[in-house]
Amino acid sequence: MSSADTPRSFTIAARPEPFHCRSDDTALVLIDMQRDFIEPGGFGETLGNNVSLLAAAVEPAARLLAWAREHGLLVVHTRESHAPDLSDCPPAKRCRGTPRLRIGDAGPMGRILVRGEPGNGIVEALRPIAGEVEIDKPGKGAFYNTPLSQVLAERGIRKLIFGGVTTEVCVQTTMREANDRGFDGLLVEEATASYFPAFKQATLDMIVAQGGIVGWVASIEALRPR
Ligand code: TIU
Repeated sequence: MSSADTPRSFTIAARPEPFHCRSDDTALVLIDMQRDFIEPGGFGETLGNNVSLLAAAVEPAARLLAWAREHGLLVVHTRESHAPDLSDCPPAKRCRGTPRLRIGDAGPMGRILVRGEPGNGIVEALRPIAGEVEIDKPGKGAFYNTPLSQVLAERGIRKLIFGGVTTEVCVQTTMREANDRGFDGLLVEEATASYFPAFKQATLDMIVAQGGIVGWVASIEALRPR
C-alpha cells in the first residue's frame, strides 16, 4: 500500500507554534511558479525586476512538491493569467507604472501574462501531473474570481501549505484570503521568493506576528512525518 492510501498526521515545527495537519485535510498550494515571473522576458522582468532572485525558490518548491506527492496531499498549482481579450484585466492593473511591455503585449515568451502563452506556463521543474489542480487566477489572491474555494470544499481541505512567488504579493494576498475563509495556512520559507529580499523577510515576520495573525512559517527541513 502506498503512503498516499493511508492518511498521515504531521506536526511541523513552525513559527509561532507547531502546525498540525493530516495528509487528507491539507493541500499544497504552489502560487504562480511561472516563467512569466521566474525567467527573463516575462511579466516580472517587464516591471523592472531582477528575476534571478526568484530562482532560489524553485528547487525547494520541487522538494516540497515531491513531499506532497509522496504523502498523497492534494496539490494545487496557480497561474496568474488573463484571457486573450484581457476582459479580466482591469485598467487598474494593466495601466499601472511604466513597464517596458504591458500585460497582453507580445514578448519573447509570447504575450505577457496571457493564458496559454509559453511564458505563462509553470516552470519545467514544477510541471503539474495528472490529478493535480491547476487554477488560473486574474488577481493577486488565488480565491478571487476562481473556483479554488469550491475545489477545496469538495475535497474536505481545511489546511493549506504554501510555496510560490512573490512572497509579499500573490503569496501573502492568498494566505490572507485563505485565513478569512477559515483555512490554516503555513508558508515554507525556502520555497518562496521575492524580487525584494527585505520584503520577503518582512512578510515572513508579519505572517507570524501577533500570535500568527495570518498563519504559520516553517523551514522545509521541518516537513517530516510525526
Ligand atoms: N510583481 C510581483 O511581485 N508579483 C506579481 O505581480 N504577481 C505575483 O506575485 N504572482
